[in-house]
Amino acid sequence: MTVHWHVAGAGAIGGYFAHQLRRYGCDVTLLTHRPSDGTRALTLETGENIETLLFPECPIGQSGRIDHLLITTKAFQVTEVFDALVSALAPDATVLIMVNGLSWLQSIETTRHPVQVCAGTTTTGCYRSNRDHIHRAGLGATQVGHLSAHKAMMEKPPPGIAELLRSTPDSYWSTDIRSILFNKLAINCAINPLTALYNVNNGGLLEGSLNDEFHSVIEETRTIFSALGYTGVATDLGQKAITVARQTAANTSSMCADFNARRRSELEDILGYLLDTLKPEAASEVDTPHLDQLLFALREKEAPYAK
Ligand code: KPL
Repeated sequence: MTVHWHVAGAGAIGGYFAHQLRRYGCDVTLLTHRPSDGTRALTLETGENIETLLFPECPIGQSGRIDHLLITTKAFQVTEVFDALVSALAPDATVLIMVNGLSWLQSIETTRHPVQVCAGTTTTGCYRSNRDHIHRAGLGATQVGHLSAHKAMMEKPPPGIAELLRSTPDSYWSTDIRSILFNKLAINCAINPLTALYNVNNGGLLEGSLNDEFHSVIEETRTIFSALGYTGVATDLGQKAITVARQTAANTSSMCADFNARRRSELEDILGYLLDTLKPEAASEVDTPHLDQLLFALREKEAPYAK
């Protein structure tokens, strides 16, 4: 039987996966909060190819039964989307959440639901030149794993995920997705807020006096992860954050782009989550003056358009 994925949040990344899945042979329906005439044409442009596909689109809440749900919204929309769709999910449905930031983790884990929840992250870089035109700027790796703590579930992909992994180049199943998500969170904490405050591309963090701030932010982020027991994340962060800043030097980080567009950013899902949710869980007291100041300054800057 054809695997049918529903995609909530068909922005750059959601649209990219929708394309991959359709080209692989899956059915794909886009879910939307906007008025829709029932279809949406999405163009995907890569270095080698440009293709437009027509997708069925339906309002969230009128989808009928969902067997496989990909959530690629902003992090602060995940819980709301999940709650709006949970009654439409088949009892053995698979949900895959691929967003920046982890503010949604606890609420999804504590909501009672029978479905299999996976999470993933990708380093493939996508952006949109208009609402329906996606550009794949760089091809990276995609990792997906089960959020369950049960070993048997962590070991093999639930229904639909194997097709998604096969549909997308450089995609892997991970038996320890949490470490990968925390690694990604740490990198986002080190790069995104500073770029948003100073309105610089990622490479700007490697230059002049900003580089000193970048190192202080990395150091404090490392200390929190170390106190939380994520030793691997803490040990690798310095090298990884610098490598990502170098490899994506010309990119505007997602948070910097949100600040520039004066729309709500994922500040609270990334740095707010680190300082307000994770840091208090640390086994020992951690002093983070640079991060505290950064969060304070960005909250002030975002206040006029955060809601
Ligand atoms: O994930 C990113 C983002 O912009 O959100 C990084 C890794 C910082 C790349 O720009």
